[in-house]
Amino acid sequence: MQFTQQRDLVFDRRTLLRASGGTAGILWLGLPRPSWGQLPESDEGWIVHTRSIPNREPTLDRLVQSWVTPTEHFYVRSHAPTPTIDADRFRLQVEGLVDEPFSISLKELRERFPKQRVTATLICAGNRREEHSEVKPVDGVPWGAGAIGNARWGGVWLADLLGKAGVKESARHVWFEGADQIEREDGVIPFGGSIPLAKAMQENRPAAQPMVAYEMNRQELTPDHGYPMRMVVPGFIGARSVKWLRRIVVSDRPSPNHYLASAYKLVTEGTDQEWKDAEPIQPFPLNSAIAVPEKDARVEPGRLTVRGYAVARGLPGLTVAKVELSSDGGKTWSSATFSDPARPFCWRLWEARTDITQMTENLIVRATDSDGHVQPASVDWNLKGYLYNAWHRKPIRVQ
Ligand SMILES: Nc1nc2c(c(=O)[nH]1)N[C@H]1C(S)=C(S)[C@@H](COP(=O)(O)O)O[C@H]1N2
Ligand SMILES: [Mo]
Repeated sequence: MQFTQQRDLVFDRRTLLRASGGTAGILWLGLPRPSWGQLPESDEGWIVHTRSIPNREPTLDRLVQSWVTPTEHFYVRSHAPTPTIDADRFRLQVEGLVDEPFSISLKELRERFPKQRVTATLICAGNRREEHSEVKPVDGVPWGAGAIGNARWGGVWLADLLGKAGVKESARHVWFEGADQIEREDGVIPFGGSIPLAKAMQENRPAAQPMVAYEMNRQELTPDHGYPMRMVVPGFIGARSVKWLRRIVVSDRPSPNHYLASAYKLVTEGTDQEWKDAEPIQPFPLNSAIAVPEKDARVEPGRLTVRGYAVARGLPGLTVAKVELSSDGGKTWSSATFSDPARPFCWRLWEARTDITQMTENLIVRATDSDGHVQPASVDWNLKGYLYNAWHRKPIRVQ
């Protein structure tokens, strides 16, 4: 099977400007030189982090317009250019500790297995990394709070696929591998990872199970979101929802793929031993963010309506129970209301009203889940800036 890399001649402007010391004059000869922070018209509503390797997040006001995030507003996080895949020739392999390994095309997947639907929130482990960097600089794409989205997924339960293959007694983990080609110092590798078999089988079988999805918001997946098929693992960090899924391996151990074995872990020193010993991150943490008003917005004293999102820890049975907002530095809090019911592994959009005075410097939000677990005021720093979930503080300018 041949995968051609999508070539993209548009340079990533941030990298370009950084590499050329901020001028990039020669490359923009004859064109009006773009200024910092200003994106081309087609990027309106987006923060584009990198382009040929697509990494972008919607601006927060767009993000909270609806409970289901339209695909056109959904963040994209990739580690390599989007592979171009010929779906007529593409086959997903199911192998490893199974009685009968098999491979299956998109067409067969649609025809031979019952179609399931699940609404689930995807969150990048690096969401809010930008704020984490304010504590102490960290590596990686400087995501704001927009590396999150809630979509309706359509496809096949992973458990049904594994059921067809017949999982052997000794199996404990399920590995996933994508069809992308990521250039690393040690060579070219596909993105991959694994989840515990118990999560794959969701022993108590709640409605939100891990899925091999071929639809996003009732349409075929788009190339950037994993066409022709991808994993969707409700409750786990986005990295486990492997796109361009081409191999599922049942094993007695976790995946040796870099993105499970040595990335997506909470470390502080970054020694080889520390990376090796740390546990892979799986469920996402309790989190919330203020989307509207935007950072440094000019606000008049008086009543102000504030909007945002909140998400519970990615554990079965938990939902967001409460969201509170403070406009006096955390001395007093008012409760937000929700526009949607609480659903497993889905975010909730909220709205709160608060009094703004000349003294107000920022707005602060914190969420509480149905277990009574409260979002922390601050969090420990980690080398890669993963899982930042401190109270979201948003500076505003009262005038
Ligand atoms: N094959 C492959 N799958 C992948 C990735 C990737 O780079 N390659 N990125 C992962 C990460 S880190 C996240 S957060 C989600 C993002 O999914 P999205 O781009 O559809 O929003 O995809 C995951 N699946
Ligand atoms: Mo991610």
